[in-house]
Formats: sequence, C-alpha cells, structure tokens
Amino acid sequence: MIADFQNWSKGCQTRIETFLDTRLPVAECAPERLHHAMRYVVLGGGKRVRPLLSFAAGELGMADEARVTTVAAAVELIHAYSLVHDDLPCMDDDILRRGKPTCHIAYDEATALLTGDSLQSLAFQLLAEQCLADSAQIQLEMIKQLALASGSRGMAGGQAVDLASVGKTLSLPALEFMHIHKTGALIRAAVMLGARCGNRLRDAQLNSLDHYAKCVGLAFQVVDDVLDAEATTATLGKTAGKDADNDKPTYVSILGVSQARELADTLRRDAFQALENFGEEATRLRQVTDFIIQREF
Ligand code: GRG
Repeated sequence: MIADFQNWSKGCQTRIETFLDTRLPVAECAPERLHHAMRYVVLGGGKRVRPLLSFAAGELGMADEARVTTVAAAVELIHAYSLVHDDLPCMDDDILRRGKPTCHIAYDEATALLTGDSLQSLAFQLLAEQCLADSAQIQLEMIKQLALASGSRGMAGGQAVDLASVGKTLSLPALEFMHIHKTGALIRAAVMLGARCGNRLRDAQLNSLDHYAKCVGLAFQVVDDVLDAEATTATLGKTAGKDADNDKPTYVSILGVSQARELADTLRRDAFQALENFGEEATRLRQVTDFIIQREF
C-alpha cells in the first residue's frame, strides 16, 4: 500500500515538474534574470502537496489527467509566489527555502517581488488558455475560485492577519480564521479545481469534498506549526523555530505540542468522515491526507 502511494506520488511529482518546466519561460529569454529567478523558485523542490491533492481529487471526479495537470500547476505557481513574497524582509525575512537561499538572497528584492508577481500571472494564464472543464461556465467558476482563494479574502488576507498578529495572543478561533485563509484557502482550491476538471461529482458530493478540503487545510497548518517547533532546519529545508523567534501565535504556542498533535488527528478523522460516502475512488485522497499528517518536513 505504502509502495503503491509512493509510486503514485512520484508519478504526479514528475508530471508536474515536467509540465512546469515546459510552461515557465526559458531562462535565456529576456528578461533573463527574472525568468531565471522564476525557474529557480519553482523547479526542483517542494513536496508538491497541493498538486497531489489536485490529482487525487481529479481521480475522484474522473477528470482528464491533462486538465488536472494544468490546474495543479496553476495552484503550485500561486503557492511558489506566496513563498517568495513571504520570505521578503518586509514579511517573514528568511534566507532559506526548499534547502536553498531564498529568492531575494539569490537574486535581489526587486527581482523577488517581480518573480512572485509573474508566477501569479502565469498561473491565471495557464487556467485561461486551455479547456479545463466540460463547460465554459464551470471553467470560469474555477478561475474565480483560485482568484478568491489567493486574494484578500483568501491567502493574501490570511497573510495580512498573520503579520498583524505578531506579538499578540490570539484565541483558538482567531488563529483558525487566520489559517483557514492563509493556508487553507489554497489547499481547498487545489482539491476543488482538481475535482471540477471532471464531471462525475454532483453538488452534494462537491460539498462533502469541500468540507474534506477545509479539514485537511487546517490539519496541514497544525502539522506545519508542530514541525516548526520540533524539526531541524536541515530536515525542513527552511529555518526552523521561526514562529517562536518571531513571537507568532501558533497551534503549538496556544495548545502545546501534544495537544496540537491531537488536534491534527481529530482533523484527520473529520476529513475521513467527510469522505465516508465515497468508496475506493477516494483512496488517493485518504492517502494524501495521511501523507500530510505524517510528514516530517
Ligand atoms: C505573501 C500573499 C502572501 C502569502 C503568503 C502561504 C503563505 C502566505 C506564506 C508561507 C509561509 C508559511 C511557512 C506558511 C505555513 C504553511 C506553508 C504554506 C508552508 C509551506 O508549504 P509546504 O510545506 O512547502 O507545502 P513546499 O516547499 O513543500 O512546497
């Protein structure tokens, strides 16, 4: 079973890497420095958790693999852009990402800003230039969903709350609100866009899947907080212990490590429950959920 998941996830990771490699502008094309930086931050790193979720949800929705590859790549580009901007001195100010110097360290701040901007634009270009759903209306809804998930009512909004909460004590619901937006919205989009490339799922099933995605998004963040507190910089490929150093409220600062781990398990159970009306066709989603909960980096 584990070997089967490893083979499947390797296949997905190779597919997404090859697709991104061909869709990112070549480094030799002007402006060379910007294109080089875009390729530097996107290619050859990261766990590709969001693409794995899109592929697993795509299998559930019986979606065409080429369509899912495109939406998975678009979501990963938005994620990569968010990491580049998050690492800037005006935000988290970090020097290490995916085991190598952050974009503004390897290049410069202006290039990092433009790299993030360009990755975000490329994501929407990919979604607009190919047929990804059975109707133009569904495809437009998918594009809107990614825009909402990325913007002020999604990831960027969550980041704004995060920056404003440094040095403050947050209640658990306030922390949850922040993460549902900052991390959860994009994870939810990864799942829903993957499923909506196909046409198998009815509205009630899409609602169950959306609930699953919300639970997984939150679980992802709870585990991220635990890893930040417990893992090493070498294992994570990014600076460990940043949350405590920056005096940021986290699940670990509010609950402690062991209760935070219990919360991750509860969210895993809730996620599995949301999938209970699905059969074997949701096996990949269950496996990706466990990969997210059990990951060590
Ligand atoms: C700058 C608009 C804007 C948003 C930034 C997502 C985010 C918001 C910042 C990232 C900072 C951070 C470490 C958030 C915690 C959760 C998270 C997104 C971790 C990194 O994601 P992984 O573990 O990374 O999927 P890889 O490198 O594996 O892709």
